[in-house]
Amino acid sequence: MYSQGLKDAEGQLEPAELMAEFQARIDREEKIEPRDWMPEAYRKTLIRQMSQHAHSEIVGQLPEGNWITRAPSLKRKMILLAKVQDEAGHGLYIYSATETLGVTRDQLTDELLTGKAKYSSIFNYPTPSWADIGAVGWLVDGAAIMNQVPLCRSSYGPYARSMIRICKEESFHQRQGYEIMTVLARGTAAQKDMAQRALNRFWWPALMMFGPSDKDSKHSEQSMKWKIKRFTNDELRQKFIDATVPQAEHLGLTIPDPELRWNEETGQYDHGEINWQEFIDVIKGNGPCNKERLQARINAHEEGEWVREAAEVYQQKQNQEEAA
Ligand code: BYC
Repeated sequence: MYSQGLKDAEGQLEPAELMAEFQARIDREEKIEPRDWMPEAYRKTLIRQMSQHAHSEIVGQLPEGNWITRAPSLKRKMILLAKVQDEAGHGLYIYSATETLGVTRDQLTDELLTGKAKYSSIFNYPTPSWADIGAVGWLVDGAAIMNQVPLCRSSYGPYARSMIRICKEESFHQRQGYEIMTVLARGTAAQKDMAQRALNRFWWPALMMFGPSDKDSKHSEQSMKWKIKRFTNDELRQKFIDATVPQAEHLGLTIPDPELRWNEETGQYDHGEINWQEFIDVIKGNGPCNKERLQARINAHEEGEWVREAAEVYQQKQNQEEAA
């Protein structure tokens, strides 16, 4: 009877019939909804992945926020402001979707601010020039789309639905980044050089966004079975490389990988080895901007205390009025 080997919150094995029916629903491509029975490990995996995703959207505002006051024109500033606001919205949708799994927003925020929860490694890199804003839009949002379009078909309904709008917005973000790169790459020699240097900075970190290689990815196998993930980390990374190399060629920029070459047999690009030690260092908190990013979120949380208090008082007043 209890043969599936997955444990619930109390450490009890989950009943085999329920597990089998759950897997059958997944295999029939039914969406799992918040009130449906689900294995505790499925719930935990979703909370982990979705909260990491939401935190990434929120922390992801920081590298680009750095350029809002220094955008080179009013038009660029308006576009960048809109993009950064979109990222805040994405964070909020995904936090709300995560709350349907029985955790509170306060718990999730606490995990981010105490360093217990991860967020995407990519946001621990600096954006020293305007071209980095182009590179972030083109590569970081480009990688995000590659990862997130399959998540629109994720088995958990609220996550899948939140991804639909997010992907539409990410698509605009990717285009605005590519357009910045296009203008710079077709500009003066100094502008083209600035674009190339930003590409050099962001290429390898963008590849790391897809997570460890499949052989080291501890969650992929189960997440694929549960159709939370539809492709493995390496599959998505390869799709991203294959889509992005021609875009770099179109810009006349060089991908900083001397081993990158088209492989006729596989119909894909072969690429050089990723520096996994760098990836591990960054996710352990030792990337170039980890401390600064976390401190910025802690400050924002503390400075926002009065807003949360005011919202609560307002809610209480409304409740009193309604009751009266
Ligand atoms: N950075 O077993 P694995 C955006 C962790 S925001 C940090 O393969 P999984 C945007 C992983 O959590 C983009 N940590 O895990 C916003 C796990 O550690 P734990 C964010 C990483 O979950 C603003 C361990 O490594 N997108 O688009 O099966 C501006 C082993 O990994 C990373 C998402 O979050 C990383 N790069 O696969 C612009 C998408 N990679 O939790 C853009 C949703 C891995 O056991 N998430 N780790 O301690 C996913 O698709 C999956 O969670 C991942 C990893 C592919 C990222």
